[in-house]
Amino acid sequence: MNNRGFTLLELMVSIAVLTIVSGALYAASMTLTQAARSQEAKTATIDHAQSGLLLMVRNIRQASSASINWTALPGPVLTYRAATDIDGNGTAVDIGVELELGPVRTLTRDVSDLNGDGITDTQLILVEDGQVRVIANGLLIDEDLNQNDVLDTGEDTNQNGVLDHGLWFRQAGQGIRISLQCEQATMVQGRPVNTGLFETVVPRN
Ligand SMILES: [Ca+2]
Ligand SMILES: [Ca+2]
Ligand SMILES: [Ca+2]
Ligand SMILES: [Ca+2]
Repeated sequence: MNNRGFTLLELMVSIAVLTIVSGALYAASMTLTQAARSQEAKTATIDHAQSGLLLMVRNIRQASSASINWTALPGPVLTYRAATDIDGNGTAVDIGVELELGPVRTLTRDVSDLNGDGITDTQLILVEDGQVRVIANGLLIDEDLNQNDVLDTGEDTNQNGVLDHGLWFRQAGQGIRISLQCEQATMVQGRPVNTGLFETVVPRN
């Protein structure tokens, strides 16, 4: 009696159990894959924003405080001149001990595509003497339509309850508070991954 093998019912039950188990395993592996992808995209976005922020910090540390256009702050554009050794005596001062300054540098969005790569508002560039250097890509769009640094009705495009500038410079004592927000083109669960970083830099005297 015991050697009759599986009945049809037993076989069907086994198949049903197998189907449920493999379905659950598949769902679990999909969740893991999505979590890994999301983590990867987040890390890439943070890395990108961090390297952009670091470039700005290094640059602004070389800025002569007196050359900064403080009246334009708070705002999305920073202009200044960096201390540079113009007469070649090994330091950024001349024989009269005056600070030597290079051309005007501008940190801004590449609104008019100065480097001709087709990327405009979402690109952060450093312009010096006609030379354009890309600092970061994927800048969040500035929600502050009327540029009053206040969240007004209809400006919270991403509906997170705060005013997001993407790129913003404000005075903080002797220094400049930089706010940089980047987002990754990769969509995770239907939304782009974004990150926001802040840093205060004190320019040289
Ligand atoms: Ca010099
Ligand atoms: Ca461009
Ligand atoms: Ca506003
Ligand atoms: Ca917002």
